[in-house]
Amino acid sequence: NAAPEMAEENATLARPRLRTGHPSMYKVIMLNDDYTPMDFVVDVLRRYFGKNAAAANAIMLEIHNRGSSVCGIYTYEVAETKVTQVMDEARRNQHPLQCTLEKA
Ligand code: TYC
Repeated sequence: NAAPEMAEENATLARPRLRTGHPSMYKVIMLNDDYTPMDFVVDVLRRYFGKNAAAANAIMLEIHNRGSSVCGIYTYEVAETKVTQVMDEARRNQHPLQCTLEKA
């Protein structure tokens, strides 16, 4: 039977991998649709992306006129959280607003 010290000899010690360089960044992109009210989009941009009224209006209009716009650029986990928050808020209010994430 195995000697007690075998377990220790075979053990792989967990060692955190050193992260070098910067984390990858992700764009949160909101898409246009024909039904979501403009003021709802402006509210979302202010609440979840920290935009003031003027910036939120400009981004909303860019989405409306060009089909989509970048709302912010974040690390993966933060970007994913923003997408979830926007999609949840849209669904709660029964708007078809779509939001996605794209590597920057
Ligand atoms: N196109 C919408 C309207 O005319 C407004 C809108 C803007 C919808 C931005 C979605 O991400 C969006 N009511």
